[in-house]
Amino acid sequence: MISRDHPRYHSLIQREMITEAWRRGILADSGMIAHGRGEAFDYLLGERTTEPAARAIRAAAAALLLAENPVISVNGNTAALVPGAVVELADAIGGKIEINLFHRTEKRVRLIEELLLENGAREVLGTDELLYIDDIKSPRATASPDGIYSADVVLVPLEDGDRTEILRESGKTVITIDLNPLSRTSRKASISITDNIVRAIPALIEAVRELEDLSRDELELILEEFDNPENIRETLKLIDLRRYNPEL
Ligand code: PTJ
Repeated sequence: MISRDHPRYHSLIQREMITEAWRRGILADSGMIAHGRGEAFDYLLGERTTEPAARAIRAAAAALLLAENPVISVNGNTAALVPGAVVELADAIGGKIEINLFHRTEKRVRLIEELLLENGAREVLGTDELLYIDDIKSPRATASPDGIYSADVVLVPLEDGDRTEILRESGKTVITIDLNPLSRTSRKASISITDNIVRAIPALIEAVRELEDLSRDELELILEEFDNPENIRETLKLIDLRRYNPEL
């Protein structure tokens, strides 16, 4: 039992969720390593949603509300940390949920599907019939016909650079959540949210609720005003400034 007073309470709870998901077979072995990398960046960012991240979240909410067929891609780490929030976000945007695994096994797909259904998902895509996006025959380039394959906006948390590139090249708006502002995914995505997924998805739900009554023109304006490379530069600047003032 971890005491709430422990200075690293949130971080320790996340570690527990990650190790528990690994024990249950939901998380890939390398999911633990990926989480550790994320933790290091979270530490540098001050373990809170920074101002640039909040702006990216607002732009992402606008893109999701404007989408015709928005899809949320779920991997092992996402399922381990925020299964309920993913379902809530899908409901808020009228979007679909699709399982997409880098280390894909049928067993993991079934376990993640069960977890999402337990958390209230009505439908989970990516479990059987899959098509290849473009001609790249990697497991990561697969997508379900009604989901990512035909989506116009895709939210891909903790993604790898290749797939982000494939999705962008096929004309989709790609939103990513990745604590590493220098990753290829962050640099290739249309909107990169440099924040921990445990904070970013609840913040996205809140932003969607805040913006849902705006007109299409107003939402488009939010998107036009957002500049992804500039947002990443601001995040990197913030990490640097925290050397002198960790309170920033
Ligand atoms: O479940 P699978 O089989 O699809 O595999 C998932 C992992 C994450 C293992 C796989 O996609 C992978 O190896 O990813 P990478 O290339 O390690 O990238 C993961 C990125 O997510 C890194 O840049 C981490 O900094 C970042 N990250 C880790 N934990 C979090 C995070 N970003 C946001 N929130 C986190 N909690």
